[in-house]
Amino acid sequence: MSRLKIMAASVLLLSATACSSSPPSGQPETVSYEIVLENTSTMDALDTSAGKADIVLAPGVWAVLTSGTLFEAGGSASTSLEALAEDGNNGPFLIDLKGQDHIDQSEILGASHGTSYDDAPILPGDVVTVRIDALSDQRFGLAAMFAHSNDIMIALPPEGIALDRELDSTIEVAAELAYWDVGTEQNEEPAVGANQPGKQSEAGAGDVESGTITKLDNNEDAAGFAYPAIADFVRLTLKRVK
Ligand SMILES: [Ca+2]
Ligand SMILES: [Ca+2]
Repeated sequence: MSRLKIMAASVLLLSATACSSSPPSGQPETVSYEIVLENTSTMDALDTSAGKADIVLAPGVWAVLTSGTLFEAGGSASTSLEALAEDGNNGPFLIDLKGQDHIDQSEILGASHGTSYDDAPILPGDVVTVRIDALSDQRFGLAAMFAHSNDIMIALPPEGIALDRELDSTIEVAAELAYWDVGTEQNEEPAVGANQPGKQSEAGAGDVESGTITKLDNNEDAAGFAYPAIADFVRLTLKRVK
């Protein structure tokens, strides 16, 4: 049984016995959030050596964590995280998360049909939303491929962000997103490389890289390619609604 269900059952029991739905002091509350991710870029916002290109994201995978992390900084990427970061194919990673005890719940953010970049890229101006129900001591994690790359994703910190905000508060957390190179495919110039989604011959095409999951410094990868500042093209807000 999930912690949320256990909590819900506990609240019901308290209601029946003490006519109160408030959790005992010090216990986590049930909380609900509306989460909105917007690609705020305009068309042709990316300057490359081959001309201008749109900034596009793949749908993301979000998760509510009871502990631990969504991915392991410094570790080797699983084949499912590789698929998320190389091809915007989120299905395998979602299946992996659903089998992990420290992940209370997880789903796709940004695809009303299917789960992948090919199904539903998040284009300039697109807005995607999800509502989550969680506990106030849990954390929220998110990862999505930066689609004009070989194996770069944008993600919240691996341990997620806190969900113990004030009721009705809205927080903007784009500044907490960072680029991560998951270390499975050698990087080419963003939006120019032939082995990136939309251009590659098949999923997974590209030169193998035996690296680790590494956060980019100053929006620049180890090969020297620069990426646009995330807060310049993403708005990510969490509003606590319950
Ligand atoms: Ca790479
Ligand atoms: Ca590739």
